[in-house]
Amino acid sequence: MTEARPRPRRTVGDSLEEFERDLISNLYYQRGTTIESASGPDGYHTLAVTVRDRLVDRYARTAAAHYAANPRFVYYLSAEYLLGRQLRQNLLYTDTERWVRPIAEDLGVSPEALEVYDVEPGLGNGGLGRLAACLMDSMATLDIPAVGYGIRYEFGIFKQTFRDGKQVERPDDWTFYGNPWEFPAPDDRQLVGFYGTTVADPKDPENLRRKWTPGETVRGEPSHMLVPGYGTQTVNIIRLWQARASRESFDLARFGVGQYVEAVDDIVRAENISKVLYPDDSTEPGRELRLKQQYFLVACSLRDIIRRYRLRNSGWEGFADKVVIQLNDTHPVMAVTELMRLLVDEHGLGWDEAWGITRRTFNYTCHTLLPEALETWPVQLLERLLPRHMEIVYAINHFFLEEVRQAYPGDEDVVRRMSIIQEGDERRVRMAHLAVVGSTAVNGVAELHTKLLAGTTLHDFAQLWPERFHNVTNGVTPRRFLRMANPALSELITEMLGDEGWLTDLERLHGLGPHADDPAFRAAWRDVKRHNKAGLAAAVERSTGVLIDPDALCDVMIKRFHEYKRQQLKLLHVITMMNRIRADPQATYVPRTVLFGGKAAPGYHAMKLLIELVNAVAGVVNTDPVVSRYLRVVFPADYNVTKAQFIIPAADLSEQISLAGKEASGTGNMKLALNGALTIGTLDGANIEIRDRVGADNFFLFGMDTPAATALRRSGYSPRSFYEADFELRLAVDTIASGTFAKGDRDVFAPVVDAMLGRDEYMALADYRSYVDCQDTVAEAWTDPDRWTRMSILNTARCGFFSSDRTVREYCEQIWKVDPVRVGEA
Ligand code: BZD
Repeated sequence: MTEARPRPRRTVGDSLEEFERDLISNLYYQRGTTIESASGPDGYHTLAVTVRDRLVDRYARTAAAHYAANPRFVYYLSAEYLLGRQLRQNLLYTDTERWVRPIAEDLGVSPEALEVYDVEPGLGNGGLGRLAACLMDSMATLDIPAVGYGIRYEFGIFKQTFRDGKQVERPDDWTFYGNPWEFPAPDDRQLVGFYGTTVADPKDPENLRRKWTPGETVRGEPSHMLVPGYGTQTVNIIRLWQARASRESFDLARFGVGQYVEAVDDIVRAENISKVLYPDDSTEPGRELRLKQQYFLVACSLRDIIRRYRLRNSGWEGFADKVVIQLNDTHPVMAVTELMRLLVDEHGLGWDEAWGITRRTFNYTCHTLLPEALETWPVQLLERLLPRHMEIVYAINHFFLEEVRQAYPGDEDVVRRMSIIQEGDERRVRMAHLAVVGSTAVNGVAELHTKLLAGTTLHDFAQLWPERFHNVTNGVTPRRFLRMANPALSELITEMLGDEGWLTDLERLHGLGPHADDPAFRAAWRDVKRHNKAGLAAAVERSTGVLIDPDALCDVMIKRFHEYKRQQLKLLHVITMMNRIRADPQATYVPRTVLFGGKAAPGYHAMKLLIELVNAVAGVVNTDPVVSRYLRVVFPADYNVTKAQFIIPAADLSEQISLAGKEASGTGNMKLALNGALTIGTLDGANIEIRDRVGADNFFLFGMDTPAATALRRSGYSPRSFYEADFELRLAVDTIASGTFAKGDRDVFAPVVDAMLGRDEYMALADYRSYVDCQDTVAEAWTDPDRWTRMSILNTARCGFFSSDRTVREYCEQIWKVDPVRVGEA
């Protein structure tokens, strides 16, 4: 916020004594209870608000510094944020962590016992949402003036449970016990229109300015979460919008005649807009409510951005100098048309001037390559829901296609391909095209991804406007994914490097490299990994009942379930290991624990069945007295950020086995490598950049690259020929088909077998042999602990590049052109 306020006065102290005093006072005055009678939740909420108060003080100083500097701001628009738990992060960032244990012990509680009440806000699906959180963390850490905008879903990503091995979804009522980390800001509410009609403006002969009278109005109420920077005073915010009925929605007439339920119809309809996160990752069914959500986010946020701009500025000429908006995928792309509408219809600017401002303001990040994941919306739906915006899309498209025709005279084919409107039985708006046309910069999220975007998916646009295309390889925050997730390794790193400076300068990890050959350091490194694995083993045993050996190779595949990510390939390997042990029980094998984690979209039946199969395979493997000596399969339910923080530090092997050319980047791959896991992976997404940095000797590469995969597809891929040519593959597939994992019932998993032998869309069978052979070299490497540990150390040492601080710096330099604003100490 940049509101002018008197300089804030500090109300919290920064000594242990003051912290303890505030805790007791907050328990008494905020929770209305005493130490003697406080419950667990009382303790948690008290600690949370006591820590939060320290951030509020910094936030107030940040707002004052921003107001004074009137800088250029980054506004990050994202339909998703996966922030993870807040308590431990904020203890770390306020440097109060060190006081909590002694105080808690004094009071007879453990901090860990309180942390169970710290609910993770699951406001996202996967990588895209978590990336938004990492970038916000890095922006604050780098003192970049920034605000994130999102939706305050009442129900976040569903909770996954297993019943008879099947995924069962339960609602995620994350605010049930209250959320101590957010501040409501009802004064900044906004009104958003839907439906209705448009009429011409008699003063505009060109008919580019029109007036929209919405048929329904909904209120957007903001609250914000604080986003502190590490090692700095900056605290930015993420502003989350919740839909509320506008005041007139209560139907008194109906209420008066006894229609109590009908009287609140409009209220329910309005509030449904932010009711639930769409649990889809990449497969998007077109649904009206989802489009309503998207426009709701965009309309509220743009009004808020303009409100903030006007606190220190006037006129529109300077708008794009003070405001840069980053669109996180196409979900918020209606912002392009909304800003045009605001400028042209409501503020009276000419079309060309408005378009110049709009195009200078927006930038777009693309997170996919799957054509089916590129959002499109039916024209008919848009005409009904957002009639004025549809007119604006037509006008933008009209001027854009004029430009295309000028560039390619007579080539109507290119016009058809590039048009924002996709023609056909049902005409649809291509959101990615609108995004590219309306933006200054477009970026992919890893080098290969950007290359493929410019070469295939958005090829025509890259030809026309090469200067718009950029690559910004993703990154992850080392604070959450190394320091918080892996305190033991962090301590060892700090000891080796002399100080904690690496936390904000991750390339300093290179300093570990020379110690990779030091036996004492290796032993210490191994001890840390073993300690983390023992911790994970205990947690897994508690949650799944399965015992795992902390000395076994910990082989981890954690990500959303999707065919292109190829959990089915990992499973074929597991079954092959099982079959080998059964065929020759006397031989010796490298003991392995294979850990799966991830959710499938509730409507994604193929992947839900695969989840069931993973659980069934786990059941057979873990109860076979011979096989389970060497192999265990575990699948803790409900993988989320909190669980990632437990699992990643314990991993020895990171599975990054997507079909080359399909995974845009991946960020789990970076988190795992940073924590010393070795990657087994294809040349896909950021795997390539990881391998380039850690060195080919320290990375297990297998499978086809993108050109090979494309060539095989073109030549007519036949999964059956791979099945027939490879004995072990055939046996693995047949083991599934035989009913081994369904108590002899051959039907249950028949669709999995049919999918593999029928289409095998992502060519798992073609990569099977190369994968299994590569896994054999992994097992071989594991038998030499010194070699393995050396490789592990080098992975951590050489992954400093994958800090999201570097990512944000690149966005700042290439795209945002923003400068930091330092916030003074109190
Ligand atoms: O974005 C992911 C990509 O699959 C990863 O390769 C990449 O690393 C991350 C971050 O750039 N994409 C998603 O996570 N996508 C979604 O979650 C999503 C959500 C709703 C609708 C469509 C996609």
